[in-house]
Amino acid sequence: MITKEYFKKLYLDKFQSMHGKEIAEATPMDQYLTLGAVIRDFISRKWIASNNAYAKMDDKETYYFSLEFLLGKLMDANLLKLHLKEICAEALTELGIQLDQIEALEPDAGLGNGGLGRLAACFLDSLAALQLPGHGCGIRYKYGFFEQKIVDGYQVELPDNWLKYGNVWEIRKADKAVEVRFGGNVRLDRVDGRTLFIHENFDPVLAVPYDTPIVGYRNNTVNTLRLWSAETTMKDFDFSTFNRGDYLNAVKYKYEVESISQVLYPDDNHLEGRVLRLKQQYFFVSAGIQSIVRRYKKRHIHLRDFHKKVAIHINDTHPVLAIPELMRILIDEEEMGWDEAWEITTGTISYTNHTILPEALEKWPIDIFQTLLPRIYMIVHEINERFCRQLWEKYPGDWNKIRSMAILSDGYVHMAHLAAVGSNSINGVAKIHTEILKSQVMSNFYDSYPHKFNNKTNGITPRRWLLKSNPQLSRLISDTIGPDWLYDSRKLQLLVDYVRDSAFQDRIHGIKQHNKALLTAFIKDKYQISIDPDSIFDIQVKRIHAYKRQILNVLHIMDLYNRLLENPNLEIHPRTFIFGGKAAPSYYMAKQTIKLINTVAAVINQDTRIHGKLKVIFLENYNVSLGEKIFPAADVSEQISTASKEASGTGNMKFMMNGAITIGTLDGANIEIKEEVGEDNIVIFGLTADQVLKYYQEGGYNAWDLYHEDGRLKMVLDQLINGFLPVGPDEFRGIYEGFLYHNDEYFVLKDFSSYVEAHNKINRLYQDKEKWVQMSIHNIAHSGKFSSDKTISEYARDIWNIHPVPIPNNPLF
Ligand code: 26W
Repeated sequence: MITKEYFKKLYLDKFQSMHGKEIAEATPMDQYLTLGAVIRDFISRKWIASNNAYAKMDDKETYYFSLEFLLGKLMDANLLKLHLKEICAEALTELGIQLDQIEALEPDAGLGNGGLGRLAACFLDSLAALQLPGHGCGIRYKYGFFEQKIVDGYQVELPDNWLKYGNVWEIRKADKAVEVRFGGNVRLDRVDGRTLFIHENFDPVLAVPYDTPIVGYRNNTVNTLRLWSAETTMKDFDFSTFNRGDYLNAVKYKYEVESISQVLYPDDNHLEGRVLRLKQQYFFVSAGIQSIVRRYKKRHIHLRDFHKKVAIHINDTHPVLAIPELMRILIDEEEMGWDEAWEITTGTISYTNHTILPEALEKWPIDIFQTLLPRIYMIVHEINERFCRQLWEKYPGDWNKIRSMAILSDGYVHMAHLAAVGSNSINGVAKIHTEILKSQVMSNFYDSYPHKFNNKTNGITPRRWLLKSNPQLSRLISDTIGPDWLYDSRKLQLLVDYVRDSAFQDRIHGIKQHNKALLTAFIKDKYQISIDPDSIFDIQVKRIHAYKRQILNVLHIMDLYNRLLENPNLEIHPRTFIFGGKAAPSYYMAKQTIKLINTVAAVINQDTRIHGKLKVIFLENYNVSLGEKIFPAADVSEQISTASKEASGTGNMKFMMNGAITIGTLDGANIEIKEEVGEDNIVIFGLTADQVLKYYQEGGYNAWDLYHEDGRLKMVLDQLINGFLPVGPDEFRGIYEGFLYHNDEYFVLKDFSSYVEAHNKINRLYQDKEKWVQMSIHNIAHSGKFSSDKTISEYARDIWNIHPVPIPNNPLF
């Protein structure tokens, strides 16, 4: 262990060498950058040791390809993992520096939209914690997910310039840059009886990697997240290649190249279909595969065993061009025959599906695809030909079936079909989701390749979502059952023995109240709104989307408000409803949902007639760091998607791990949460997935019937358009009409009454403090099943076939 004095010396030396001035003159940003550099030195030694160990061993490594990695802040997390947090805090205090104040200066690495991106970050954390050789590959966006401001109740988007002050964690590896080629044409040539495919007249783009260390939890493993940045190759950006004086075109060219890694698309579960997005996809996939192949070839002469040493996982279909790109390299550059190349490629690639929403399934117009990626298109075409021939043998004459499964059909390239055909494993992210894939969305593929399908229920890392975000609860757990739960989350189950222990209950309650007080202070400070820390904190934070049904939550709040106005003595425990989440900038209904929440909040929060029994807060700019403040303070977790639509959800797991009680539908991982905690420790309502799917298939639902039958429901719906809310008469007409004139696609009205009932049950349960705390303990105790460590060990065992590689301790530290 290093000492406080030693840490201080490291810090002061680093400060001087970096800033060349006295510590007394340090700005907070100087202090932050210095500490980052000190921590990086600790990490570097382990990083080198890990890379050496991986280079020496002859076992398999995994590469997790993802268009998104939503890491959040890294400083505190890295200090915890390196076991340096206490020493560092003490050393800095003696230098007059508050660790938490400088940590707050770190921008969130917000290179993701939501569930899929955060899952990738949790998976990297678990790979390193489990000492598994697994790395990430993605794009180093200059601008991450936009910053959300609320102006007059509406969402306004601002650019997220997260690299403004540099990034202390990344290392630019200019010597490892590779070239990625777009456009041009393919010329066929024949040499020695072989057909050569010569890609010419292409636009070259230089892909430059930036490596970020992914630190293991108190082991010596440091894996790598490699993010690619698009630049012009110097030789191609030689101004003389443009006509002399054609300065403007030269600048335009540079701008166009760099635009590839400029910004993260803020799409979530909805494809906008911009060609730049397809460029992004091929850009990082090609760069990633080239660098993996290059590394492989340092140790092996031939690529015939590539799939035995390399697993590439594609996070949804966004990186699916990994399949034709690997084929291209094997065939065109390594001169392999098609069949061998295909065996290696399919042996290498595995695929996770994260959504069944039809509008999220990626497809690209063939003409756009072919123009941008002519050689890749030829390979996709050949894969499709061969696949359709097999289908023809299996289903002779069944053109409808073949068309529904083809990779190229109706003028589009269907990315999920390519993923299914070109991979060795297809997994869903919760039991019900995998079942729906097998029985509905991909049932034809399931018939052809039953062996490829498997489930891997999502998970979250307990290091960030408990240890880092809820230090008091973490300490209590370690004091009660020992610290092993951090290595083996199933150990959390030992807490079940303390469910009836009143001293333990008191401490759990005390910690929840403490965390609620912190959030209360944050809200007061930021919004000048006072909330009651003894009220029930009922929270829905996630992307704003019709299928997630934030509006169902709002309609219930309006109903509760109406009931309070009708009967000021109504027996309810005071409630604080908290929302957070971003709407895609082009998603009108989602943006109107935000306006609705803020409008209802403004009405309710200023109404003194209800004696503060109800408050509604919309927290601006929900991101990883805000989540870390929110989950520990929640009493109730809102997981109310239309059954069948939420593939898994992972926010549900974060709330559970921090002791919140779920109110939810039988959707995604909620079902498995219920299985773990038992039905007494969760509040379930609403249609089941089978019922929803049956309505979609057979009809039989009429929203108007409910409107006419349920007076309370009619009242809140009418309030959307009758002047009850202080907005123009048509502000929320779109929402109203969606329910009544478009027959309530997401069954909000259908589930309304059972949702109200479920909330009444929550209210009753909360009256019994002891019972409530017991439920809370059950949730924490059973959350181990949702550790991403468990999920990742299953991926490692069932899909990737990779094994832990212990990294020797570096004697220097
Ligand atoms: C092409 C536009 C687009 C962008 C993002 C389509 C689809 C996506 C993601 C796959 C959407 C997403 O994040 N899905 C979420 O994935 C989580 C991790 O598996 C699940 O927990 C969520 O239920 C699922 O909605």
